[in-house]
Amino acid sequence: MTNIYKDILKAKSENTKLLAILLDPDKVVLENLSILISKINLSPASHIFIGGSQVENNILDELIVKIKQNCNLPIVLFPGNPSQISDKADAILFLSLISGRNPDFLIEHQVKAAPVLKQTQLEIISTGYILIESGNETAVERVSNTTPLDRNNLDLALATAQAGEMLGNKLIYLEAGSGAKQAVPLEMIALVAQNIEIPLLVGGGIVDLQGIQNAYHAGADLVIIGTAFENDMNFFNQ
Ligand code: 1GP
Repeated sequence: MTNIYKDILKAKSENTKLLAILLDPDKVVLENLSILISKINLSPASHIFIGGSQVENNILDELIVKIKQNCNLPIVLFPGNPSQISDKADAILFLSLISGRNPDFLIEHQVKAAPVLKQTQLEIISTGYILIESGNETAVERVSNTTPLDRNNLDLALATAQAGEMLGNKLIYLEAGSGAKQAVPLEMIALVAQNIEIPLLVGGGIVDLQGIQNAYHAGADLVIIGTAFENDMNFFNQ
């Protein structure tokens, strides 16, 4: 039994910042996996997240098993829908897209996933997932068919995060969307971080090390990097 959430809470209490590298199974080339894993092992990553808005191939189990052979980082599923569940991972972000008003992503997918998850040993980490407008339509916006929150409406972002916390979520994830033109505004990260107790995850559109530092400085406990590492495996050597 893993205790990934406990470790995230411990890191937060010690002000140790965490970093997840997000791998999209559709974009990982299995033949290149050993190089990818060696780069991850050399990076400051504390977690590997696996998932995507629309994963079409079915290499999930194989991918996770191969990563685990050569990498000790915890593997956390970050699923776009209930088909992206693998009992080979350590944990799953059990997401509810609370910025949107699409019942499928608020509760329907979760109802479908629950009996499947009950058959696994995965650690379930309920996560209030909040999509923030980022200058272009991202895959999560398109696939979820929801409207992101206005990036200038800090009060609404805060109220949404607080509602997510009051509903019992263990994490809040402020998401600009993969490949976003603009990352989540730093003022929004700061306001949310200062006014919730649970750990805050931030991702989407962060393209350099300074962007990671800025998010940490604003109050993010864990930053997710997907596209930038996907495009350049030497990203962390900057
Ligand atoms: C997407 O937050 C993650 O869900 C990462 O986004 O691909 O833009 O780094 P990027």
